[in-house]
Amino acid sequence: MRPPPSGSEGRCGMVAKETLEEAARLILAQDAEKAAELARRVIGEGSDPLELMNGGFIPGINQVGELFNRGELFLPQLMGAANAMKAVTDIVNEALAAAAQPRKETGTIVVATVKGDIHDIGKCIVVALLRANGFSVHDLGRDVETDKIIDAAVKLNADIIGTSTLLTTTMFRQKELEDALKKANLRQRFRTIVGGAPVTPRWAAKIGADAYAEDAQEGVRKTRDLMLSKS
Ligand code: B1M
Repeated sequence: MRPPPSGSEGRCGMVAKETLEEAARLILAQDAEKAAELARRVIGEGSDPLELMNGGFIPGINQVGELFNRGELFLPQLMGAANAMKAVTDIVNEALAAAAQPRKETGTIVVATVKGDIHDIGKCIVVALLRANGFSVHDLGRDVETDKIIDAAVKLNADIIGTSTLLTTTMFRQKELEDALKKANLRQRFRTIVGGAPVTPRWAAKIGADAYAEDAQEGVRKTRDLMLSKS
């Protein structure tokens, strides 16, 4: 079992199985309005926003991805479901910010979705949870050039660079970042963390990244570990 998510500690209401199923169904139905309504209601009742996200909305969007992959859904439906997902992610992220821990983590992190990739729902959840845990996060957005990521990290004197990629065709950008850091003699200055659906611990090790995180909660834990390894 996963440990309780940091950033939402203090919330103890469990989300009912039927509610989680309804959340997934609303993403599949591309119903942004009803999905947002459900998110507001469940969070308003004091339930854990991350449980709702991880147990309901994310399985919903994953099902959409599978149907799209099998040719049973097309791009307009994928976009409709993404739109619903974006709406609930904004609500969940807002709730995470409101439940932010008073404890301040030290550490400045630059985060981006790599060049060529416009997927940013997961990256935005990671950013929100890091912020909720007190990290100083500079979100450069999506489709970001490797050079721009490095420039920002240098300018902001960041401790960690985090990248997200959802496409197998853009994963190489995470290696490009490692190589560019080495070439510029900057590799020792930053810790790196990688994530995104096709990314694995094996990929992280292969390209020489310092850490891999499967989800936002693990992202926070690994970021903490990376900060400790710096001091
Ligand atoms: Co697209 N898409 N998409 N898509 N999309 C995938 C990724 C795909 C797997 C669907 C499929 O075919 N099954 C497939 C990629 C196949 C591949 O690469 N082999 C795909 C494709 C093909 C495409 C297009 C090419 C479709 C087309 O145009 N023909 C196109 C590409 C555009 C581009 O980027 N250049 C495209 C477009 C889109 C939309 C715009 C419609 C939309 C994105 C909207 C947006 O993000 N603003 C979209 C969506 C929604 C998806 C799926 C269905 C869902 C992604 C998502 O939001 N997941 C996706 C299928 C899937 O992944 N199952 C799919 C929920 C999110 C919470 O999870 O992002 O994994 P995730 O983030 C997690 C973890 O991975 C981790 O923590 C997060 C929270 O738990 N994590 C990190 C992520 N980043 C991290 C960073 C960290 C640490 C952890 O540290 C820094």
